[in-house]
Amino acid sequence: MLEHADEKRIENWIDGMNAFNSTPEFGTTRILFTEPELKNRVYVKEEMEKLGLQVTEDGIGNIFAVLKGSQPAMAPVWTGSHIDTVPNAGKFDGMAGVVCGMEALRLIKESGAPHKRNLAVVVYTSEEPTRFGLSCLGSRAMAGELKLEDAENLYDSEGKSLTQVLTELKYDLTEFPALRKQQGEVHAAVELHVEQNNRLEKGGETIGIVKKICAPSNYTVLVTGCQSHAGGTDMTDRRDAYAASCEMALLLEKLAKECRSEYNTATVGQVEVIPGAINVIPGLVRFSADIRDCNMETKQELIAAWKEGVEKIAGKRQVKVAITEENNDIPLTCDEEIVARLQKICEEKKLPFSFQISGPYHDTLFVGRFTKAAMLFVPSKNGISHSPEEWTDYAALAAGTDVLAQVLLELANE
Ligand code: HGY
Ligand code: MN
Ligand code: MN
Repeated sequence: MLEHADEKRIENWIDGMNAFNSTPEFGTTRILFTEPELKNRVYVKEEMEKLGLQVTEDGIGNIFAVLKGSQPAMAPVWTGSHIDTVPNAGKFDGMAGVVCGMEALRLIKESGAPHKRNLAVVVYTSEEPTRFGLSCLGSRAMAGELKLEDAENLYDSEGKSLTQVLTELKYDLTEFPALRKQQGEVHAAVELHVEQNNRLEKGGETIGIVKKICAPSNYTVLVTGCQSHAGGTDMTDRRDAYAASCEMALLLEKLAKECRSEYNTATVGQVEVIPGAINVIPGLVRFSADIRDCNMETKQELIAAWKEGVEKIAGKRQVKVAITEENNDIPLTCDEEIVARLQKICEEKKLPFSFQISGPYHDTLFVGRFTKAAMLFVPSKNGISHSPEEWTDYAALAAGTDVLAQVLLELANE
């Protein structure tokens, strides 16, 4: 029988991680391989070693902390999440899954409960797209969807490539091909994450059992019009790149609202207007499109309809448009057997739960390519995330940890 998770320990680890932050005046910012993130890596490895876990790191910085089982040759069971953030984030997105994974392994270790398979808590490198514009770098590489040549062509805002940064940090690029996990190398994976929505809170549930994880398709759209004088150019004589972009963004919003999917979203989060002067008609606009769906077919339908509409808008407004696809990821349906286990555990523990679809993507989206995988959510206060206002009660994190520890122990003995 496993003890109840220690709320104070969870809180101390969350706050311990939060000390490594480049914007303490406004939320939490911890960008891949910047000083705060590198220091957080050192901290989390030390804390994992204090638990008696065996800590290693792979060629892209995924960290593995292993609790040995009685039959270590069997494929292991994983949990874990990420420690990097979006700019001015909260302190739970990602960190909750790493910390609760550590606490779950501590509970199992201290209970002396036998388990055949090794258990590992994983810190996946760069789940957020903040530095290199592509999400889930560590888990994507494990899934074989980020090759060395892809990493060579990922650049940050200073023009540094991912491989340059890895080399500077003494990672061995020859290990890149070995990052890939084959089917069967991992037995199962379960990630705990804050919900980043208000459904659990509104429903009064403590646990969300994730049935599907939406996958993102990300595009960079370049609209080229005619830069000209804001006062001297007649309204009927303009090729305004920004006005055209707005029409394209509003079309995306309309199509997303009309989409027949069970759960989909579309967001324009970044817009660059050139030259960006108050009395100049923009000649160039670059904007991002983040399109998500839990179903690949309806996502592709939406993308095709949007691209067609964008071309029509460009023609009508006599601007040029170029759409570059950054990634077009496949959604994941979580493993039904693990979902059933999670439901049974919640029922046994009399924890109110509901089934959820995850609008946010997670590393589990890619881990699920090479092993059976599932996720559990704990409530986000007011559904807020990617914001300094992000909050989850430690009691909820402890309850989530209890469920996580139990399912990991069961999976490690099957
Ligand atoms: O954007 C997201 O879905 C999150 O940051 N993983
Ligand atoms: Mn996030
Ligand atoms: Mn996250």
